[in-house]
Amino acid sequence: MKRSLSVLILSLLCAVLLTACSAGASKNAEKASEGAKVTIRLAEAHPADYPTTEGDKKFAELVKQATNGRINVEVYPGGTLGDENSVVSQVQSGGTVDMTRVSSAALTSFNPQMGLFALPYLFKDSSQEWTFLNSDKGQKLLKDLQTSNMMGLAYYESGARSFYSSKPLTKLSDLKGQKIRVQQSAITLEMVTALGANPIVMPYGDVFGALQTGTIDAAENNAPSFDSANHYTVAKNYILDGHQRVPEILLISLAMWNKLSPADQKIIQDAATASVATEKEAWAKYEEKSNAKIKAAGVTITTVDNIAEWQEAVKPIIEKNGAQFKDLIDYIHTLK
Ligand code: BDP
Repeated sequence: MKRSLSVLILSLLCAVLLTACSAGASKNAEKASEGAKVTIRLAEAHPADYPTTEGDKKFAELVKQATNGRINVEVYPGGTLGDENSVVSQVQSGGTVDMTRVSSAALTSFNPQMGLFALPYLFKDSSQEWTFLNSDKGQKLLKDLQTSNMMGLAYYESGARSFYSSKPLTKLSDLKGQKIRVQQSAITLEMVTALGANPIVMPYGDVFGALQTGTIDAAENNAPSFDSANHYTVAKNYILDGHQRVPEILLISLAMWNKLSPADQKIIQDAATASVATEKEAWAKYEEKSNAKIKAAGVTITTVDNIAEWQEAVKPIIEKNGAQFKDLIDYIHTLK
């Protein structure tokens, strides 16, 4: 009797607690769904199934959940809102694109600090890169984009970039004289020149056609992009020198950011931070799939066993451009 009474009291207590909790939760959700509706247009250069797009979609879903649909993030994959440079200009000027997932390389002409990631062979591996990206110094780079009217919300994984060509490419000296498409980044242009090749700046979306027609011989990217943009069907030689690890950035215009209440800003920031895990997980799977696909398609894949030779060739570029990032580089070298 005594036992069943205490069970009853306990269950009653639980029920009261649960109701109080869920009332609190629904009150918060109610609060988050109050106010004007906001639509945020997010531009993505990659296709719908690409890892970064998976991250964008997770971000949109989390924002929707937290605001009961009051803030609606529309994700536009496949570069339908324009190439990266024009999209970033839109975001920066507070135009019709409010957000984008973009390569940090595309931000260097707007914010020189982003040039850090263009420095060749800066990070040892992904783990050292992420220790830096998650550090106060790495996060500060994101927030400092505000000086260029943009606000970095999170970094996404983008692996390492390596060269691929329609011409033979199994050693450093093969790069000599090759016309190589690069992203709009002064340091990358200098790096490619130092490696003996001729850099050509061109939007990502034009690379496939340019490889086909021979306007360019080569390009460079991570395996997921090499695969998803079909470059591997034309450029059959991939040399894994891993010259850069250029993180992706989830970016919002300062114009949109400043329109949001502090509570909404927190929802947006938290959703962006939480979406990183989804993107990284999708990245690992996609990268594995891409490597297998490239191999099966008969691409000649060369691993580099004398990376010191490549590093030596770009040393003057690091010395010249690295001075402005000295503190950050020294800090990175202390990280495991
Ligand atoms: C890919 C980035 C993409 C860039 C592209 C490029 O994810 O944002 O547009 O490289 O080379 O890795 O331009």
